[in-house]
Amino acid sequence: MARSVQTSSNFRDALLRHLTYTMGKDPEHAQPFDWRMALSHAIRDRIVDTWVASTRKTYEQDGKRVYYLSMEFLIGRLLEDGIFNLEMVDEAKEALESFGMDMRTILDDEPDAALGNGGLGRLAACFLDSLSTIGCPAYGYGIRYENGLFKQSFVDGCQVESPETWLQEPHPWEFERPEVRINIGFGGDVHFENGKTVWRPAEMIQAEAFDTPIVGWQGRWANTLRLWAGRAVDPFDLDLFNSGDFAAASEHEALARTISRVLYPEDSNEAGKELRLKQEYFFSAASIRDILRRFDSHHNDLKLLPEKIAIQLNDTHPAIAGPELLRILHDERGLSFEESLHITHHCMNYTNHTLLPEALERWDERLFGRLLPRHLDIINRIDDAHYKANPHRSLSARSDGQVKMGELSFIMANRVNGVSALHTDLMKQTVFKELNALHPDRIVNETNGVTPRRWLHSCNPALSGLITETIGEDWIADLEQLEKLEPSIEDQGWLDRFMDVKNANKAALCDYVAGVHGVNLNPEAMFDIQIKRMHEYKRQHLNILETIAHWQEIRDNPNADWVPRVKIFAGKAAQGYHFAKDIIRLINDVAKLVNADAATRDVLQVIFLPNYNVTLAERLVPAADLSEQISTAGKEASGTGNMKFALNGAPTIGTLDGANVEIREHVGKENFFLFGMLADEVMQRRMMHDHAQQAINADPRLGRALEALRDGTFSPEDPGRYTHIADNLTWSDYFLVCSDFTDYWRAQREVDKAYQDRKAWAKMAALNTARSGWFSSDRTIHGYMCDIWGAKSLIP
Ligand code: F58
Repeated sequence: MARSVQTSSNFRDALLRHLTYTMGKDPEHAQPFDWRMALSHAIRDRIVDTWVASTRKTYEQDGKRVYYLSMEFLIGRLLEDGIFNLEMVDEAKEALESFGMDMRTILDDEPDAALGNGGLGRLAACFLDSLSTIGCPAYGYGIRYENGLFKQSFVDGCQVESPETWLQEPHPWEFERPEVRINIGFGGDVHFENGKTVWRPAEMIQAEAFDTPIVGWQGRWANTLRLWAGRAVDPFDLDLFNSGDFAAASEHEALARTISRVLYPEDSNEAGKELRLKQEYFFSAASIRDILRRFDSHHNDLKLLPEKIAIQLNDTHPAIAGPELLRILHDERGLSFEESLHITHHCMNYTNHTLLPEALERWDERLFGRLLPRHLDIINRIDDAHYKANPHRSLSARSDGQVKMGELSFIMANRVNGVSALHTDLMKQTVFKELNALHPDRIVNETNGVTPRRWLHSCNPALSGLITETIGEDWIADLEQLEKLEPSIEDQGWLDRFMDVKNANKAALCDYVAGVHGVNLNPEAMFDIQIKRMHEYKRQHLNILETIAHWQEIRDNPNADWVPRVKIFAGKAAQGYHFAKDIIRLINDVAKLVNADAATRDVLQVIFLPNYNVTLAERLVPAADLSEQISTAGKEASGTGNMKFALNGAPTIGTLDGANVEIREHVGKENFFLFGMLADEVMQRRMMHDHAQQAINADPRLGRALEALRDGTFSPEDPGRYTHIADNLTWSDYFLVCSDFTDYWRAQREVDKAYQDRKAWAKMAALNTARSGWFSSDRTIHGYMCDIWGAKSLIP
């Protein structure tokens, strides 16, 4: 596809034109916000050229379209991403500088689009980037949350949540589509009329589309992210208004809008549960209508659907899309139930992201039946049909008064995939054991990946520059070319440059932390980083316990040759997850004491950076020396942070869990610090009733660290504050922190030793980069296209 040729001067003109006519500002008086909007519009114009051409081509070629349905798209900032993908860094910079503006200041003015919790949402965003880079015609469908994931701050070390308001300022990347409004029904009842089943919903909410173009590398292709916003069917009641009840007059609109109001990470109360189920149906149903409308505009035989579309369910959150498609085909389009089921089955695929039983969605069938009465009937019929075809099965998508979305998704889907080799195996052995036995070809593995455009090229420009200088720039869209770096790793001069880049990134992080948080980190120390959602299975508490034990050891012997470390944490805890919030507070309390300790502060610092998001990750990943991936084996489905760190030259300390297994295979076992029990050992160990006490008795360091939690060392003003954490670890310890502690300690000391030999460390770090090419989301998407969707690239 032809790219528009830009010279600096006509890009400068475009920028000025937008500043003047879009923003209505004179350069003299424009604020960074105005410049950011002007620059975003100027970049967006270039993206739109590609977008229109891509859409046209998709219609012309009538290729298979992929629909990625996801409750979350954690896309972060878009301006820098657009500039890098269009290779307009220099033009944009020059144009801004010609007006006396600094590009960094302008880029940093953009808020993060925090439309996700963690890895699942970020994966969806990496996939959009890869789909556009590859030129696979695709649409992301999700919800346009007015408030994304909450903002996190700390008061006395405790997490405090406040609303995230990314849409308070105009969002320059989206196009509102008031002409695309779809009515979505809830509740009501089901009738049988003239031989047909008719659902009469009691409530209607309109879904309005907002489109964001997603451009791929070098602007060769752009797909659409379509997010739905809730609107009232009758937004305003004039009679009520005229009668003086102004609040009631707008009540419909306010209620309808709550459906796309917040992304919430938990659903611990009834009202929250109902709203979440409504959100799931709202966006799934709007997306299915939209998909069918697009199909109908060029085809008239519904049998062709599986040939023309593939729908991917990102976890079970959009699982109701299956029964919805079936309902429309059968109730509204008049196909037989069997044929509707057959078509639906061949369009749907499901990705599982967790084996944790509490995370597999189940709905109380009374709630489900009240909101979606017709869908409950249809789920029963799907279950019956499955039972008829597989009479020996002992399971059902509906049992014990619950609708089980995992089972439903499995039964509906043509392909079910796990997100790492280990996770896929465990899926077959555990949650989907019986279903896998009935359908042995259904489960496939697609190990996750990350986009190299954002997670190396743009977040780490100095390393990207060194790589391009060494092997050319083709690696950006073909990451496995990084292996061509290996010969250079033998060259000490090159390795020194590699480490210069790392050190410069660390210095930049130090400046940022000093500027924003007023803490001076030691740039000479090893930067040891754990950043991810807070969860017991991810074991941030294992990390902080080891830190405490290490601090105690340094105090015992302050003059020994300690390897200086900075322990960096970041991550949000779900609002109602009190134990995870207590771990945050503990880390903050440990930081307070340790950072003030004159005996240790030259060799140990601890910091918990607030409000973890994509932008913060983009600062931290390039500056890491060591990547902490220490989940209890068998619990982390894949991890994707692990890939970002390895790619940016940070070796992993980790368990054999999720994609760590494959990372270790790729980078080489000598370049990975392994510790901990294996997944099957974990299952065995848990059978021992006193596993934690045994571990504590065997390791005095662990006992002493736990004692420090109990005796109020870190909370002298409130000595009992952390007793429950120590008790939990001693008497229950479901995630086996104690049982893995001693081996984790050993691995950490191996890390210290390795870091002391800076030349050997540099080599290990560089080999991590050179051998991480396989973890590109381009590779993952090629896998989905080939094994699951049967979709093709339309870029010649
Ligand atoms: C993550 N899941 C997995 N869930 O934990 C991680 O191993 C994997 O790499 C990633 O998916 C991508 O496959 C995840 O992020 C959530 O955020 C849940 C969403 C629904 C509410 C509870 C958290």
